[in-house]
Amino acid sequence: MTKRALITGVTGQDGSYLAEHLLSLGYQVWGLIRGQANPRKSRISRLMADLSFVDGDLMDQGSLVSAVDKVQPDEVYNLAAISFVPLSWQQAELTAEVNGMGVLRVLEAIRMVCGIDKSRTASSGQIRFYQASSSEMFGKVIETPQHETTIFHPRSPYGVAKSYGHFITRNYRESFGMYGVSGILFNHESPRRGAEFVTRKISLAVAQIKLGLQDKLRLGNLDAVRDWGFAGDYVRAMHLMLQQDEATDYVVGTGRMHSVRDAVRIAFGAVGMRWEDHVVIDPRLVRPAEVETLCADSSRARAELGWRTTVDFEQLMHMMVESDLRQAEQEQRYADLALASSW
Ligand code: NDP
Ligand code: GDR
Repeated sequence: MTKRALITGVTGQDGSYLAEHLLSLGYQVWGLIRGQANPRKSRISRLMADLSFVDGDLMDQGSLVSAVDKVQPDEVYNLAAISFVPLSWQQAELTAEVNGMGVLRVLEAIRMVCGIDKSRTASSGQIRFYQASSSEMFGKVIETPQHETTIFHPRSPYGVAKSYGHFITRNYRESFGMYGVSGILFNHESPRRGAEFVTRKISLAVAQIKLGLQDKLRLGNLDAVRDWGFAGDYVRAMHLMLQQDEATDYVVGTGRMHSVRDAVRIAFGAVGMRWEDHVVIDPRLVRPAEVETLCADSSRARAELGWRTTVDFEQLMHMMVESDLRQAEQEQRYADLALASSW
């Protein structure tokens, strides 16, 4: 029988790759969409004909109950969030509401639609739930690499809110026997990454600088170290987590560390330029509390899910630069044509 999946955050980077992946597996895929006219539907424009949509917002419990009731999904992937870490200091309360309480609201919607009674323990519903947890929860790391039982010390309101989402998912699993898993995913990027995140900020700037449309790229902490992978690989792990007999949490990352400096070196190098000639350090971009270094120990995901990466960091940065360069060249051609036609 055709499986039905409901994805919150379908208009985001991961939502678009996950929707594609599930469609390729034969799923009927529903995306939760908020607001009236969502501009970011552009990311999934080529999938519009194959996707179904349902209205809802993580801030609104009733809308989530209606959405889950209407879709009657086999699997719910909760990817919706305020995902840009610096914004979480500016809008800490909203971040707590969406990234923390929002998870509780989705779990409650599932519990209600499945008819799981709170006075009973060890009951189980039919709907499987995936929570997008984050390596930001580790924050100030006490051991490297980080695995499923490494202690959390979040360093941003984003990381604190995600920690609540993580533990409430585990609590509903332990309290009500719900099938809920958290994927503790490390940074993953792609040509569809939001322009505010550092890898995409770099690839977009490299393309503009290569074409002579920009000269400088302003960045914050070049020494920050992350474990960066390709988003297309990570959505396969999300799906695999919901296909296991037992629900449990998984760390997902490459196990390789690179600094922001490595990212600029590779990205500028991809178009034959030196990063030192263009990068300017802007202290205003340094965070109030930084996560200095992250590195995943994904042994459990590799052993139990058979999960593997297909793209390494250098290939990833090249892929993003090439995509942004192609796009910028095309825009420049259109601009030239428009100019020529106005003569
Ligand atoms: P994006 O920022 O690209 O997408 C976020 C999505 O959340 C958008 O679809 C947005 O919808 C939606 N959203 C925001 N607020 C609400 C709300 N109140 N109600 C409903 N939807 C809402 O994030 P990514 O795709 O990169 O990340 C997906 C998830 O994974 C996030 O939860 C993120 O925190 C987490 N994560 C991401 C990692 C990464 O490296 N990418 C690593 C670890 C975790 P709209 O278009 O309407 O704004
Ligand atoms: P992160 O990703 O905060 O790890 O969260 P981001 O790309 O924003 O930052 C990575 C590191 O780069 C440093 N940095 C800069 N970052 C940005 N955005 N802009 C800059 O100019 C800049 N200069 C240096 C940052 O200080 C940081 O150390 C991402 C998000 O996708 C989260 O939602 C997710 O949970 C985590 O990854 C895992």
